[in-house]
Amino acid sequence: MGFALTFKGSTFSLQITGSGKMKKIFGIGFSIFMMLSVFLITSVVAGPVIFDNGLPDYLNGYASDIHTTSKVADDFILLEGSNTIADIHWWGIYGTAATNTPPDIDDFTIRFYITNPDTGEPAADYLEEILVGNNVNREGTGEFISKVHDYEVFSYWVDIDPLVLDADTQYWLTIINDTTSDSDDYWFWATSSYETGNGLWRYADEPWQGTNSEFAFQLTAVPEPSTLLLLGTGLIGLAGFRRKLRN
Ligand SMILES: [Ca+2]
Ligand SMILES: [Ca+2]
Ligand SMILES: [Ca+2]
Repeated sequence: MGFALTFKGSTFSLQITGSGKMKKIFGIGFSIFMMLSVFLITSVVAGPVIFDNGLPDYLNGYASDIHTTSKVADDFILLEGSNTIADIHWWGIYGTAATNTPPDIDDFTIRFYITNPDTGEPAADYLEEILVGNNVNREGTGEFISKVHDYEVFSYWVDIDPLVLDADTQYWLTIINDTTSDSDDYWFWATSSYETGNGLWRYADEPWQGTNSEFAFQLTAVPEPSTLLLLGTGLIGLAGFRRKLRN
């Protein structure tokens, strides 16, 4: 088995010499490489994570639902140059002690708050509100929190109009679902894999309470077009190469 790089017209081509079996093995390897390349592009399209508050720990969640009149807030700080949010990812479960029958429809509201310097808690009024409703990507993770029932943990993500925030500044994120129409379940924001944290929970307009937990969410940036173009060009080249391999 060998490789020969030739230059013909305006294009380079790579020719493989050797037995059919070797070519087949190389072809399979190449297909895997192509699949990985496509995956890489998908990752770039989603945008790089600019704040990572951890993945779910599959242990707990706090109700953040109009139906329970309660909400969860967690904080984040963005770095200079990575302070534009284009995409929000989070995790949660549905249930009560009696049931676990997730509704088909979600009605999420996402809000951003600055910090009240006097209390260190979210300011009274939000800075930005995003009425996501049911326009959210939702996917079962196949992983469960086992307390009373096996509550499946769902993953959610939504693209937003790019939101530019000040770098090196603390903000608070609230994610609230409204499952009022589903009488037997509430929505809970899943706790993250960080052991302790400063996530807050409040009932109605009562004072915020510390939870000693962090909540599972990630903020991602706008994809970088130059990186995309580079990868895209590479793929076109590879596609051409693959055609040559078949001939
Ligand atoms: Ca936090
Ligand atoms: Ca239900
Ligand atoms: Ca409900």
